[in-house]
Amino acid sequence: MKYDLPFLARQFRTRGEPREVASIPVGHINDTFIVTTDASRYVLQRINQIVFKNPVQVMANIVRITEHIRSTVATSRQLEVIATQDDGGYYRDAEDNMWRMYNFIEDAVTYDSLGSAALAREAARMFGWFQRMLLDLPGPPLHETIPGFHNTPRRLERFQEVLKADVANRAKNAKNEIEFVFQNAAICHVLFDLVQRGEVPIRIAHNDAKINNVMLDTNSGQGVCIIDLDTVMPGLSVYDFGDLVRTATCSAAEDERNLSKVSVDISLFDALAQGFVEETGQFLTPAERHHLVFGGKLITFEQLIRFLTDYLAGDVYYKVHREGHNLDRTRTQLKLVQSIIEQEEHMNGLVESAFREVSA
Ligand code: GN1
Ligand code: MG
Repeated sequence: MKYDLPFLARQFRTRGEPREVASIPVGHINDTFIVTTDASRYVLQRINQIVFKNPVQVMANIVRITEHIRSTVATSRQLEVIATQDDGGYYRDAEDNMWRMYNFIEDAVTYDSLGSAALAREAARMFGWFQRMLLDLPGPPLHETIPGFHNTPRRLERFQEVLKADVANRAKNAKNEIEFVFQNAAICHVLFDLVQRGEVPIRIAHNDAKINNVMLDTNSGQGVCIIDLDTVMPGLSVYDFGDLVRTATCSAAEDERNLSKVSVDISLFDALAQGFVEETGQFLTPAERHHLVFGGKLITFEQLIRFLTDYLAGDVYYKVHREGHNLDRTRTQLKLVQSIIEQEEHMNGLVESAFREVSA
């Protein structure tokens, strides 16, 4: 084993002695392990410091967020940062790796895709709830853990630089995808310009509101908590809704090769809109409301650009598990953007009905 996991587990104040540490293959960024003690279970993670250049700020944000939520909702089924033996929020090992520990949320599951409208609605409600919980987070603004994370004009520029360099000589394999980015480049500037003009408010957003970042109760399907808090920072409400549209309106996987399976299911979208608006309808401004569907198109397009950029750069950011993995991911995102464009009007109508329902 690369890391002395039993030693690392002992650096945190667990209930009971750590007995077992097992790796689990989740997420594209951090390394995740489950720690079992005599009394309980925990999640141990190594923070990816290529992606998160300032992990101390990441943990400072997460401690504030989790403490605030836990002080508002009286339940043990919210994430809690487990303190280190000397009362810190993280442990830095001899090789400068950064480790953190959370409680393990029992009897709850995450899904990589959702087939049921009821679950989609509940998952979207939870991300709306999360935003509502953080409206009154006391103190200074959260740290920007990845600067310019959803700065899509910048993402587009970076794509162009990487394409020009073409270090892995892969541009020839992605001609259609590259052309699609250029044809649709205008998408990148819309929200960015609105924010610059102060027409869309910056709030606290999750910024990685993938469907598998919400935990639902295994038995009842009811929302339990939101996880993967590394990118919770100033952002737009519509980014989170957008990531839900990207990840929860299609039951195919993000890297599905059979593209005929990839499209936006309008009934899942309807459920998402209802769930999200149920929690956010009271505070979203008209400009935000009018850009919810656009957020879906933007975040999916941004993700297409990010996967394609990483493919062209030679797979340096996302973990890949097969050849062409980032290109496969690019293609599903492209298909989803097309599907959103085709159904945009209908989707906007469904958002409007969801708002009418909450104000009725
Ligand atoms: C990464 O680690 P994971 O899978 O939650 C990425 C997201 C992307 C997502 C694509 C910090 O999230 O921004 O949307 O992959 N996280 C970071 O599936 O870059
Ligand atoms: Mg993540």
